[in-house]
Amino acid sequence: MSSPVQMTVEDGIAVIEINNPPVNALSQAVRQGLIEAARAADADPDVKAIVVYGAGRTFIAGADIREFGKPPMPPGLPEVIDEFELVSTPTVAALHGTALGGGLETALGAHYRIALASGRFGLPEVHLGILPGAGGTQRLPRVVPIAKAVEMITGGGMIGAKEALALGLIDEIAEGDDIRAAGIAMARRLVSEGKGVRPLSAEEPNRVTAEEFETMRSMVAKKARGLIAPLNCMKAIEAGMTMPFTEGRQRERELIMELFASPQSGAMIHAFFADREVAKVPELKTGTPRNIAKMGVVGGGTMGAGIATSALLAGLDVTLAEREAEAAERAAATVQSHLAGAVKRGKLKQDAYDAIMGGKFRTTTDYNDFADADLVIEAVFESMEVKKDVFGQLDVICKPGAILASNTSYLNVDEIAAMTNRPEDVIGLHFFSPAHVMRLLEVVVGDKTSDDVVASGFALAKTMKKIAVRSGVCDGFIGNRILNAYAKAINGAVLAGASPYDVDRAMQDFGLAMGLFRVADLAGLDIGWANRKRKADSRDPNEQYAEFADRICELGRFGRKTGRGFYIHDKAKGELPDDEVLEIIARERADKGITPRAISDAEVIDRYMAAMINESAKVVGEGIALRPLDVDITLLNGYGFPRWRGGPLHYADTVGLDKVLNDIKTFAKEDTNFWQPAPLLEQLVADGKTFASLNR
Ligand code: 3H9
Repeated sequence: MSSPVQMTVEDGIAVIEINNPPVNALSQAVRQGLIEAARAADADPDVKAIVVYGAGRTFIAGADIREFGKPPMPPGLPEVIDEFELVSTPTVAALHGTALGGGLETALGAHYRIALASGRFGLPEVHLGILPGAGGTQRLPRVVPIAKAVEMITGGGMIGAKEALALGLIDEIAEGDDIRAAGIAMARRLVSEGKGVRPLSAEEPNRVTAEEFETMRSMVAKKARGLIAPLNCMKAIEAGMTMPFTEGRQRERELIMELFASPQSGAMIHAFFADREVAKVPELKTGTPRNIAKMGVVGGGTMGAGIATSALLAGLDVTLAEREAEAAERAAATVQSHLAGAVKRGKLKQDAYDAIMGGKFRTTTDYNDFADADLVIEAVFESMEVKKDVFGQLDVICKPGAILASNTSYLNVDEIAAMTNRPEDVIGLHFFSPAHVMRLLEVVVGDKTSDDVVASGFALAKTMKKIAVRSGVCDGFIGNRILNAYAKAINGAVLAGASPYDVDRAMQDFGLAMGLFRVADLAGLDIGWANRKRKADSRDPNEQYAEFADRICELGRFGRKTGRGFYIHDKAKGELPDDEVLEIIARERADKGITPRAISDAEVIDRYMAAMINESAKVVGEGIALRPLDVDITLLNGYGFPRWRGGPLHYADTVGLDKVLNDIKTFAKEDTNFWQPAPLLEQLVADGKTFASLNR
């Protein structure tokens, strides 16, 4: 097999090309090829300088993540870069695309760096639960100030070529777009100017005082919320400032090995691949996406305006309909303010904004304006009657081949589709609020939805930079169905003795940005209340129904927007526990004959996770979600589940499915009706298998 690394000598310049599509990851073969090429170039007396660059769309995007967790295959990347840095002729890294992780570390092992203006650079290892372990924590602080190194290493973000040049991370921005030629030209210049080698390992690191570093560390610790990688990054950077290079590198090695040994990196690596696997659905093989350039949005509330914004940001032409002119104007103002915010944050160019306002976006009160739309999405009030009426009208107005989508979060998409003469063109596109911010999109596939329409849903998600998850039809689809289950379990914990504030603390300590009751207050308690009222008639009479949320709503307290909900929302003091809420709960316990007991944080989490995993297993077992990873991605991207725990079903595998099943059986002693083990979970336990085994 030929090596993915080739070296040619052109007039005294050794040109090393790395060609390992799609992103030139540093596989064993690349590492081996790189070190052999560097040795050969170094041994050749005709070679006066060396250039390394990547073939295809990018320089190196990092270590080969697929090799993680497998036995190490020498040569190791840190050793390769160390040796590459010590060759006797000047080396140039010629960068285009994204130089990330081990890719940027390789570039830092070169003596000079040149990049295309479009190049981007970063050390994203922290997003995989690890740290830059091939010298990145030692060499980067020898180029950029410590505060910038801390930001890049613990934040994992990318910077562009202009900033990299200003920081001295690259020496030059190349003209044009031929990075190979630009690298060679720079090498020739270095030779003619008599420039020598410039290994970063020989330079003094930038430093800050111990006090300044502690301030940075405490800020990083605050943001880390349970993730240990940023803290180890800080230890490695500190070692770089206080130890000689070789010792710092050794310390970096120990710290990355600690992270590899923790379940957090396994969880985040699972999430990295699951984010990409989730887009691989059967309909993409058989269906052809339809062209979607013009979009119609019915309803200009929070959801409709958010969807319209998101579509406009993706370059679509959008018509938004409201019933009354005044409501349409309000929606237009909301969209405009979202877009103005995007311009301010640099997410939308001023000329693109002007084009949108100059005609790419319009509002209307007449559905006839949807006649030439390629896709119309409805985001009206969550009522089957209202939705059926809208779809009946759209069916008459929209052109043949137009896709009719519903943003419903619970309702039956098949029933909605049945209102039209084209159920094959009907699909659920469930956005999450705020739709122009949240990345998750559930693509809900009805019985009759055609493969082309499913493929179109996924293509639209990609255009809108969303993560699409395929869901079958059921009440609440993947996400809200699972949310309902764990919310019931949490309510059970509250009736048993925990307070909403205990629950939120336990969930936040588990890694969630916000506990369930805080989120409810933020989203508005009225939405869930309306939904519970809708389902009241069909509720199982044996269900242990917790009423305290209804009691709070009956007082007109809908959370943050009304100043009171589970918490008192005080402008000056923030969120405060509410004794009246505790009284409402105490009254309900007394009415139900429950004697409250102390519930530990661990029990809160066991109940929360057992309910979430059990319902997730039902969702997978029934084929609503294609694979366990689809559930993980839904909870990670739409419900704030901590990424470093990998999603509920990855987490279930790490704690052991037999433990989860045992927990469910224990809780079932209190409420057999709710705690019914999922057949798939029982089957996996009986077979000694994991959820991961179903992802393949
Ligand atoms: C590291 O470097 C550790 C070192 O510090 C220390 C070591 C001791 N490896 O995202 P895309 C695959 S850690 C293997 O769809 P895009 C990806 O799975 C690494 N595979 O494309 C997908 O496969 P498939 C630090 C990788 O254009 C295909 O490539 N680096 C890797 O939207 C296309 O990917 C990172 O964390 C990899 N490193 O985005 C960077 N990267 O087609 C991770 C990608 O089978 N990568 N694949 O689904 C990225 O952020 C994006 O892939 C990138 C391109 C921005 C490069």
